[in-house]
Amino acid sequence: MTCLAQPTRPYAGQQPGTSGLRKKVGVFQQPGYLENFVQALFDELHGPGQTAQGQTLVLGGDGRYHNRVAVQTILRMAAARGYARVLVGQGGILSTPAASAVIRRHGASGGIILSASHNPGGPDGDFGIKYNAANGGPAPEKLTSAVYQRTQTLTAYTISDAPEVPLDRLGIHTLEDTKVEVIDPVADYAEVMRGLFDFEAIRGLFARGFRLRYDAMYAVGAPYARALLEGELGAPVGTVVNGEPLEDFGGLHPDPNPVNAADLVAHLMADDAPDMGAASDGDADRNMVLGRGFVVSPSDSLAVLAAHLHRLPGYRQGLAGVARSMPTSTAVDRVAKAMGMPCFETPTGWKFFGNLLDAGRVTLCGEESYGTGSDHVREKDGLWAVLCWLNLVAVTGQSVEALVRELWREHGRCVYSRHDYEGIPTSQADQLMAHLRQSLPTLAGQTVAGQRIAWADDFAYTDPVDGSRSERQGVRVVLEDSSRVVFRLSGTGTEGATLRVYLERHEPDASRHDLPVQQALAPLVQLAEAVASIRQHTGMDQPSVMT
Ligand code: VG1
Ligand code: CO
Repeated sequence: MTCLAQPTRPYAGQQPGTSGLRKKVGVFQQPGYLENFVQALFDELHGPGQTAQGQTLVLGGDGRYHNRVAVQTILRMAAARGYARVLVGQGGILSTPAASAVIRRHGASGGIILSASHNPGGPDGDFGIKYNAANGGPAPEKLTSAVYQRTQTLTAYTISDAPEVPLDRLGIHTLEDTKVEVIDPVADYAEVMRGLFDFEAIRGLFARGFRLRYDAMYAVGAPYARALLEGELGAPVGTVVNGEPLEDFGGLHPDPNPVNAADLVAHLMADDAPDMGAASDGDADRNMVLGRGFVVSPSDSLAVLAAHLHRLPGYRQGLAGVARSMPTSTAVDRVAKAMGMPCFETPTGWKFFGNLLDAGRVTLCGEESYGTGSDHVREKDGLWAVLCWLNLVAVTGQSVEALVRELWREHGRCVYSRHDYEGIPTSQADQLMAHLRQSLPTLAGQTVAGQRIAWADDFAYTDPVDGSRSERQGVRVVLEDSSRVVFRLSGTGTEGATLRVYLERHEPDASRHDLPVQQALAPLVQLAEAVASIRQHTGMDQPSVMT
């Protein structure tokens, strides 16, 4: 075995987005593309030419197409870099929350997660890579920008010519001076879950005939859900459906929302519906939760957890505080206020929660995009959220729907929807945002589409822990009754641009809580069109997805 310096040339566009670097598989298959990014990362972490002596790296991915090839490449580069140890999930598999758990439990200096998360997979689909730091959380923007800068000047990367590591069996191998340990991808994660929840109570729920349908969407959540729900908690075999992780997710879009998980929704709306439905995404960090005949919005899910989490063993001491991404509805703010807890508003993306969690200022975080998590790891965590709900149903004796209706009764309902306009030519999307930003100073005080705008701005965030500043995080247009429309462009897509329009209206009147969401939000949709000229800029009459 020897380590070789391979000459390379920079690739354009290796700029990580909301959550890592995501590109089409074909882009990642170009010679040196992945290697360049990893070299740049290692150079930033350890210093150019410096080794990672004594350090442990965690490595795994969501098992999508190209995962195994990428794992072998990174193993040889980590060996060349002099890592003492690499912990790699069996088969190259680690869900995103499991990778976070492994980093934390084994004192690793960081981990590389191979995933494009909710993006489609397969040879024509997407691939992705991201780095998580020693706290188990996504690297902050400071590091990802530095890595990007370095990718632009690289001339060589270093790699060992060691043979492939057999990934399918647990065991220890030696590559150069690096110990590569193939670990059980579920064990550490399962241990963390056992410490947080009342497994006895959840077992009792299933023993009494409670029915759950968990749609793993042919993704990496499957082995975790099967081991815990069917294996340990006694849910009947068959509770986890679409439970074989596939390299192309069965050709489906592993993004759990009512559009992509329509089959699950149909099951929960049927006459013989199970008591609860759930789904997780490609890398198992997102969750969708449904009750019998009832869809739970992610923002409401976060608020319900904020109200009740202290009933669960891992959270008995209460919550230090909560945080939500800016576009997420203000339902959780209302709960936090009533309970006297601090509530933070951060930009979109889990990396912004890390400092608050590390500093012990928040215990629970969430995003409107089906992401919820706590301080048990530094990622959002799909199965964790499902276990929270199961445990809550078990200890309160209330149904999923009853828990959400209680939230609405006490705090009013934050009627909420996100409208996505996908596949817009980038220049047109940029123009829409530029026009909107230009109009900001004049929006306040105007009456648009019959509604009076109280204020409007472009969200900027100063991290209360390290003072770092993130600007241009989304345009907010807020009405006098606190209804709002938020506009931002997606940072996870790989084709053209996606405009996300987030709509929220608070409805205190319980007699109006069952109005269809899109109907209740229709005036805000008109406002959005009036201030942003969405039709004109995108050429689209309708959003491509509404969640
Ligand atoms: C989307 C979501 C965001 C989430 C991110 C990563 O980002 O809106 O809330 O954190 O995906 O989730 P964007 O920039 O496309 O809006 V995952 O499960 O794809 O890692
Ligand atoms: Co994900």
